[in-house]
Amino acid sequence: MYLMRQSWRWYGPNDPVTLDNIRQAGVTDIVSALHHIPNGEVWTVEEIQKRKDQCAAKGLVWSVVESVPVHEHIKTREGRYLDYIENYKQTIRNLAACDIHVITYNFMPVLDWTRTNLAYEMPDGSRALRFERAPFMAFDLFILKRPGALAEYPTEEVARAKERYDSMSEDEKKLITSNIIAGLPGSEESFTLKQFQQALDRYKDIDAETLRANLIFFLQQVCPVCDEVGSRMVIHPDDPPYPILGLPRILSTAEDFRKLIAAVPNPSNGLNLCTGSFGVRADNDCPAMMREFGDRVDFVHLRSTKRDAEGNFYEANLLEGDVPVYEMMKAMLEVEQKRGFRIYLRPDHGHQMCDDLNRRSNPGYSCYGRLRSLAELRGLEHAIAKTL
Ligand code: DNO
Repeated sequence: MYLMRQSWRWYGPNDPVTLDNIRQAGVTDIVSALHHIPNGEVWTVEEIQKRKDQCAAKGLVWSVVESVPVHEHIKTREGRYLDYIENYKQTIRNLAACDIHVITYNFMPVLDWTRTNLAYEMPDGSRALRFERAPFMAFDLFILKRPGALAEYPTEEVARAKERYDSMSEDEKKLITSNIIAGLPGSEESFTLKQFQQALDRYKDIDAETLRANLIFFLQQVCPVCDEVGSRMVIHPDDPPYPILGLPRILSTAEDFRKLIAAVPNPSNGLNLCTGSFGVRADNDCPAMMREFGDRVDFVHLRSTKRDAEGNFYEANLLEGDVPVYEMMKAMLEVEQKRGFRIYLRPDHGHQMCDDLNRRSNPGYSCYGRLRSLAELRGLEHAIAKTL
């Protein structure tokens, strides 16, 4: 029987959730990245091996990278993009030399994932991550004052955002600004407001089709290297899965991934099926995507978001959100048996709960919250596996 490979994201030696903690979570595999290496530079075998050895010393295997960041020049296809692609290829080779073959990346312009509230209080007292449109728009329209933003939003929403902005204290304005531009963990980039606007401006002539062409170009360069060394690039979907800040988005739906594999059919062109990101859209059917793209899904982030009619969402308890987690796990298990492959799966974005509330941790990456999700995933898998 092929069961999930239980994994856990570790941000490296500075992560407040330690390898000793992770070991007690009972996972076998580590998902990590060399966050100290600037975007675009080669990850050397020596640096990769060092991280591998740290994990191995605790009986854990670093087997999935999340992420090798794609430099902005590659996304906009300007400046030193060809050099950065060559560096990326070398990093793929070096990772393979250290026996790491699953590489997560995303192609979201400027920002990686985005939330407005990192400590949204749930009725049970735990804290969740949340994305709310009104404060996000308040940031865009009245703090950043992005040129052209006003025309992009419906009038009644603008009024709601203005009301929200007027009710914010100075501290709240600072907090929402830093939540959006100071870089959530793993994003590797952080900006001042001025730098942020400049970064957005670089996309003024790049629409979705141009961005897609740039992604296809990038994959056409790196996938042959992956095929050669037996690795797979797994793209993480847009989070949230729709355009924000006037930026194009190209990996928000099943159709987006279909277009990508039609253009770059190499087996190494894979998907990181993040149910929390895709699940924000009611038109994304995650279990159906698992079945359709299963051959290319080596890595799954299983979490569940809860959306409302206005487009706000928060990270729900795993079994209580909009994502059909049972069907998803079932689809995953079926794909695994068919492929004869154990998919890497990690719990994602846990709540801050119990002792997490007294400790610092990376937003979404608390210890107890993720343990709770992992325990639920394990139970679910165990039960479903008995019926197969
Ligand atoms: C957020 C993460 C993302 C993800 C990247 C992959 O918690 O899921 O930051 O790592 O988008 O490149």
